[in-house]
Amino acid sequence: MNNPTLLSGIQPSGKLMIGNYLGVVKQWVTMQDEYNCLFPLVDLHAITVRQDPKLLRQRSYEFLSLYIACGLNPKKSTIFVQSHVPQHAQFSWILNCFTYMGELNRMTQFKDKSQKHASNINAGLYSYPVLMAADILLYQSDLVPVGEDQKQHLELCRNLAQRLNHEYATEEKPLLKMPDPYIPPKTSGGRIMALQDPTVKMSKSDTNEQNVIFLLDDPKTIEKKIKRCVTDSGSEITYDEKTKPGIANLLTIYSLITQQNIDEIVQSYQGKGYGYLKVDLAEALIEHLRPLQEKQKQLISDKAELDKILTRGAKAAQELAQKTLDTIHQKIGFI
Ligand code: ATP
Ligand code: LTN
Repeated sequence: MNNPTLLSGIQPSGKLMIGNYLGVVKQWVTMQDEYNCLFPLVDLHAITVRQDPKLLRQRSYEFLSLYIACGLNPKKSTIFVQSHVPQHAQFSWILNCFTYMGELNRMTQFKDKSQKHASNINAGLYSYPVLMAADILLYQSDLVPVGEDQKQHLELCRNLAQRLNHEYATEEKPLLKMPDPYIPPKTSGGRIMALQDPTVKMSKSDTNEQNVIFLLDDPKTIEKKIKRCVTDSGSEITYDEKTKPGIANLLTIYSLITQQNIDEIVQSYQGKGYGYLKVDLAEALIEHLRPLQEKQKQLISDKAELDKILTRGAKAAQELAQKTLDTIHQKIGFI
């Protein structure tokens, strides 16, 4: 039980897609044995953008079943729903009182999402990164694997930990652990790009589904999406993010799925056009996802078992979270 703690969350704000999978979920699976892992489904974060209640409920189960199908083991790792653990919202309020508006004004995700949801720029969207810091700090997390887009949020989280520690921690009684981000390099999945526009990241809530391969896409859909995806001028297959971002993205995905290195792949396509790479990539994706999809289908049919996993997860998470919250309350002066 002396393993370090790892925490990472995904919002059930859409269907799980290969950016989430290659960027984080696959990393989690390999880290399960060395860390005490916590994987919240961050539904409180998801509602910073309006969600259809029925879909949100359905997706939360879909996420859980996919997590397990991808290889997360609920006996080893604590998988839970964020809203089942009220300590997240409680701690988030406290952290809000230690966060400066200037800090939140700088957050690029807030700026992006405000543009996308101009008619609903709510206070939750603004303080989203504070809730994320609460998720992480409540469990005294050592490591937080995330995609590159979350780097800025992790920096804020570390600043908040330092601010509270500076104010309240003593040598005999440390308060909050300083978490380290783990961001895979781009060629290891840290930033999978949108299929129709390789200059922006793939995102599960993208309104254009042609940009995204979802883990539960059927073979025909995968084939079509890959076939139609935007490539670059020229016809030679080389890895160059600047001049050939579309091909670079396809090569990255292919390399991660087949576990071949990018140079080898490039070598094997010498003299062949983009079409060949697309056909092979589509096939590799379909075959990679097939067993995962079959497993997910079985798991989702047993809601009672999924509920049991979530109940166990919430209980374990609450116990840990309350310990940190008790200390914080005491330090702040709550009676
Ligand atoms: P939304 O579209 O609803 O904002 P999202 O698809 O961007 O969602 P999140 O739930 O915000 O996904 O992110 C979950 C995790 O997946 C985060 O660690 C994030 O960094 C990572 N992630 C998201 N998109 C990508 C991507 N394109 N490439 C690599 N990692 C990603
Ligand atoms: N903000 C993250 C999701 C998230 C998260 C977390 C990630 C919420 N809480 C805690 C790591 C740790 C995102 O990807 N949009």
